[in-house]
Amino acid sequence: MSAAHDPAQARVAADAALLRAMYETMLRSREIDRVAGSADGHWHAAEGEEAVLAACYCGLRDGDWVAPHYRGMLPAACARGADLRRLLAGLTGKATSHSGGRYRSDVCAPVEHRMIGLYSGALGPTLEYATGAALAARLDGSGAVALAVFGDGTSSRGNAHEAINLAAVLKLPVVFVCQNNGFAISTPSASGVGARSVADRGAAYGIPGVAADGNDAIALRAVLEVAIERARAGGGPTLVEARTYRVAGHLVADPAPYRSADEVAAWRARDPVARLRAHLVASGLLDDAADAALRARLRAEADAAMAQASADPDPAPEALRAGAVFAPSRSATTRSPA
Ligand SMILES: Cc1ncc(C[n+]2csc(CCOP(=O)(O)OP(=O)(O)O)c2C)c(N)n1
Repeated sequence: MSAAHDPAQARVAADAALLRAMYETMLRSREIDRVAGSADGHWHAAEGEEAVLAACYCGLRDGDWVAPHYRGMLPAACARGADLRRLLAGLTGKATSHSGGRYRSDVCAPVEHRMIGLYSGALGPTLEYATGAALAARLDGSGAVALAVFGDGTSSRGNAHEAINLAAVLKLPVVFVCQNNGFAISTPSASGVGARSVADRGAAYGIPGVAADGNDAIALRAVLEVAIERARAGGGPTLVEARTYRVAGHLVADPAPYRSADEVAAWRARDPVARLRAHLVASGLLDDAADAALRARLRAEADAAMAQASADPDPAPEALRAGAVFAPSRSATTRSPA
């Protein structure tokens, strides 16, 4: 539906502050991919998927919870107010990172920014964490919503189904967003998702399942706003499938020989950053000089954050002692001395 016919889309298209925040998040994600990708061959770039990050992580309330997909975790954290230098220090394994250098920052989200990570590295639990956060919000009466973002491969995990089903049964305030980039490593989405589409599964859970253009930040944000409002008002969860494309390899070290150059080129031509930029320019919210200044600022910010994160101190050996890794158990804290 065009913006002219869809009130939610028209609202998003006219929200200058939201549009600017989304554009900045998209450009910052590209800078993060540049600096992190050149430092770490294991980096999972979000190139081409930036509209999903912008639409999911901008415009939320401070009290809301997000359980992001690992691909896009750092831009998500920045959108929630985290400091890029500390996040990159998690990639370089430094003491200044949120985990004190103990774990990778693209799976270990800073909980102080109301983010929940993929801490064990196992795909799937984040949906359960989001359902749990939504249940807590219901019990606390906080009015918060939770947003779970996950890949198409992850959407077929058993715990993903369980989390969505429980949220549907309890009508919890959670939005499930599948960041469908067409692949799970080298397996095409069509070979891994048994249903006609991820969105089609919504009917089986008894909740709305909505497919959206994942390269159109405005259209996708409009779909999410409807889903978020529905969740906040007590209407229960929505399953949104954001259809996009993984322009990069699965990780930097993956040359992705399992797909054609023509396919990648066709999706590059649908660049989500260029698309939002065109809207901003047409709306009088951006011109070439302001765009160049913004890009230069974000490039300098990423370079400085990476340089600082590389120069930061390594963790001391004590950082790996049990007491520094695990919270004390309840019985250990309450047991009286023998
Ligand atoms: C439970 C579990 N199984 C397998 C893996 C290994 N693995 C890491 S990334 C990945 C692909 C995930 O695909 P998708 O969810 O579509 O996300 P994408 O990488 O495409 O963004 C797999 C299978 C894992 N981390 N956890």
